[in-house]
Amino acid sequence: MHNNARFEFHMNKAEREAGNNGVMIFMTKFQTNGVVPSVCPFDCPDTCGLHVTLKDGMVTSVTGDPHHPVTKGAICNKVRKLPERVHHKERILTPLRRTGPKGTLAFEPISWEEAYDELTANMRMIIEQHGAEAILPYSFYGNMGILNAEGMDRRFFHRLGASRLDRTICNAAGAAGYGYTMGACAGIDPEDTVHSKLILIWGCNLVSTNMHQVMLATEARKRGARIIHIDVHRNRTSAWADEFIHLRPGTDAALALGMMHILIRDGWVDESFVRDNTIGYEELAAQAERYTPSHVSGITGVPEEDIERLAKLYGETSPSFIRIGNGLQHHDNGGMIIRTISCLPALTGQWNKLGGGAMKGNGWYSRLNAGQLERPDLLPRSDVRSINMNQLGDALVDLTPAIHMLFVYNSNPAVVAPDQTKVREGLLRDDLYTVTHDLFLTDTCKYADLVLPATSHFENRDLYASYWHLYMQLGEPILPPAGESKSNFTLFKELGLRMGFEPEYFDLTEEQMIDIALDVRNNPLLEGITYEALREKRWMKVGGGKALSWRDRLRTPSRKIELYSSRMLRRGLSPVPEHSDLKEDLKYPFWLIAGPNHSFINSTFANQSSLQKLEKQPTVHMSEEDADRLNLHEGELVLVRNDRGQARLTLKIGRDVLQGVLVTQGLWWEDEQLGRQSVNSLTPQRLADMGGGATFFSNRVEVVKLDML
Ligand SMILES: Nc1nc2c(c(=O)[nH]1)N[C@H]1C(S)=C(S)[C@@H](COP(=O)(O)OP(=O)(O)OC[C@H]3O[C@@H](n4cnc5c(=O)[nH]c(N)nc54)[C@H](O)[C@@H]3O)O[C@H]1N2
Ligand SMILES: Nc1nc2c(c(=O)[nH]1)N[C@H]1C(S)=C(S)[C@@H](COP(=O)(O)OP(=O)(O)OC[C@H]3O[C@@H](n4cnc5c(=O)[nH]c(N)nc54)[C@H](O)[C@@H]3O)O[C@H]1N2
Ligand code: SF4
Ligand SMILES: [Mo]
Repeated sequence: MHNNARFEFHMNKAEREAGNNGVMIFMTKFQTNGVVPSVCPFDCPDTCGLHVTLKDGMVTSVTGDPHHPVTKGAICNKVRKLPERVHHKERILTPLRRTGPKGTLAFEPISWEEAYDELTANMRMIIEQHGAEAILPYSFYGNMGILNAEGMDRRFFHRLGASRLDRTICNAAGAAGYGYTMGACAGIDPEDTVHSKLILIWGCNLVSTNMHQVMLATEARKRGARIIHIDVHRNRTSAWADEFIHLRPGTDAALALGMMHILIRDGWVDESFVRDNTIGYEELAAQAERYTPSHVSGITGVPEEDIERLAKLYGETSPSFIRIGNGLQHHDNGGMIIRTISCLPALTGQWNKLGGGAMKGNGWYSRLNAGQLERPDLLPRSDVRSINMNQLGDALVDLTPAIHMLFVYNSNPAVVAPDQTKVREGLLRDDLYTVTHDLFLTDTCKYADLVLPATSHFENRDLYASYWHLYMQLGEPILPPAGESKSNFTLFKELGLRMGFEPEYFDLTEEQMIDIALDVRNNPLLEGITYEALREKRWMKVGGGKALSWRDRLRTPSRKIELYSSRMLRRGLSPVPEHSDLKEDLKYPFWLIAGPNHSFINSTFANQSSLQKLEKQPTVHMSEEDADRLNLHEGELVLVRNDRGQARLTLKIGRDVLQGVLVTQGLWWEDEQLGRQSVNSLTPQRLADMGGGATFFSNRVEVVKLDML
């Protein structure tokens, strides 16, 4: 069992000290040597249990906690490099005020007192002149801890009456699409996937982005499972899988419909399951009829015999599991793609089988009491405007009434948001006051008027829920805050009190907020999970570890799996699955898939030299045929461009992409000396078909030799 004694936390000896503004701060003594447990806070499905080795108050190594029931002591190489990140010489240690032109990284250190005075004075002035909706928060999950990602911050901006941010950049289209079929964002428990006999890894770069699913699938393989990877890029995951299906971008709904065509044609459908548990089978069958193997092969580029073989294997093998990735929904038709794939398990009755079914994300299991945590009821009006975070460029440049204050935390929009040229044009506006709260001077900080230092998660107390496994975890602070850094929780609590907001909403401790989040009235699966219990046990499985019937999480209006969806029809979408073409103008010759890489998490870690070295440089992968035609050679620097922008990338030539498709990986920071631009200068702000999702991968470009310019 876990030895909690190693985690000596001296809260009872805590010295209370009155900070400025009368806010009470706990001064905590920290264990300086030995091994202490922690949790990985990054935006990654695995949410690993960690062991942190301390020597003289410094983190010297980070490894996996071998006792964790799912992550079992294995962690990725990125997080092994956390000592370098946490104690990095470039960490921001004091508030900074801009002294030079925007975009130039010219700052002077100031005190928190000055920073708070300047910030609150600006907020009041902007509210008086333009109204609170002129203020826009911009955040995502740089730190997935609940208190630091969706707690005090949300309360603060709600109470302020700021424009709301629609947080759509990651999985909005896919979550909506899966929801139309299955009702809730919940699939099978990944621990059950060891029982699967066929595993389809669909549009997911598992080896890089969900390594513990690789471990579970490898165990399933030992027990006889076959693993098939379906992707536009032959990557690390394809190398590990038993088989690879290479298809054209945005054509997955056609492939899934082609599989359905064959399942129905060849009698692989579990009729009694379909009759008892689904609605709309007839309509779906009529649609699938049109997706003959030859038609589907024409759309997807997958040879007919491979479609036949894949469908037969899926029809014959039980239990089968589909791990649906995030990448394939970053397309114009991404919602419908996920909606379509998530119909497949119903046809062969997989949901009734241990290890059978699908999973896009499992956030539903551990949903917290968001209403009480975030307090949207504090909004002054119900019609406060909402801005889609994928359209930050338009919001900063074109929106009326204009945004005059942008408050960025847990995110690096100058690298991760689409259509960078426009985002940066907006960030350069003189009449925009930008605040960033981060650990490092990111590209976004370059445009900030005020930079605030953030703690690392080792310096915070927080509650962690995975969007893949089913364990809730608690992380306690194991280091004092670096320099004068403050957590998001503390920052927004103190700002709320300085703005004169009600102490009953803001003068709360982290422990109180954790208890509010874990309110079982909102989610009975949290029964028994409390702050105290988590302190004792460190992780607890939702639902008390009891297996849940898949029907319990079937939250569609009909309480059936909706192969036909009236809700979609009402929203102007096709009620049955369909393939539609990507929307980008075809005037440029290539599709560019600009996804994440192995060694960074989005743009996090991209400033760490050890990880940069592993990734070498930003590259673009091209097929041999295209390279020959364009007379381009391996290792050459090329310019990839379209009407939105351009990026210089090093060419990799091979069989890993189809003709007409390019792949680049990694959200590298800009480097003026190297002439490096964010690949998001090429990507569109256009929204996906569902959920206001992003379309990073539905992107046309051309490639030019640099010496031809
Ligand atoms: N190492 C690492 N891990 C990460 C992250 C990271 O940046 N680096 N980011 C984290 C985050 S925020 C997320 S959301 C997840 C994302 O992790 P994943 O779910 O794996 O998503 P992506 O890596 O974006 O894309 C997955 C795959 O989709 C493929 N793809 C693109 N278009 C299509 C298509 O049309 N059809 C098909 N079939 N495949 C397509 C890409 O080639 C890629 O291999 O990973 C998390 N974990
Ligand atoms: N081209 C392209 N663009 C993409 C994607 C893609 O695949 N291709 N993926 C998209 C996806 S899926 C996602 S999820 C987004 C992710 O976009 P972001 O959420 O912006 O992710 P990061 O780039 O990791 O930036 C997180 C920032 O938060 C900071 N941070 C970490 N902890 C804390 C903290 O406790 N407090 C504060 N204040 N800051 C902290 C980190 O230092 C880092 O600078 O990117 C999207 N952008
Ligand atoms: S980034 Fe993912 S795999 Fe790596 S330690 Fe964190 S949760 Fe685990
Ligand atoms: Mo994401």
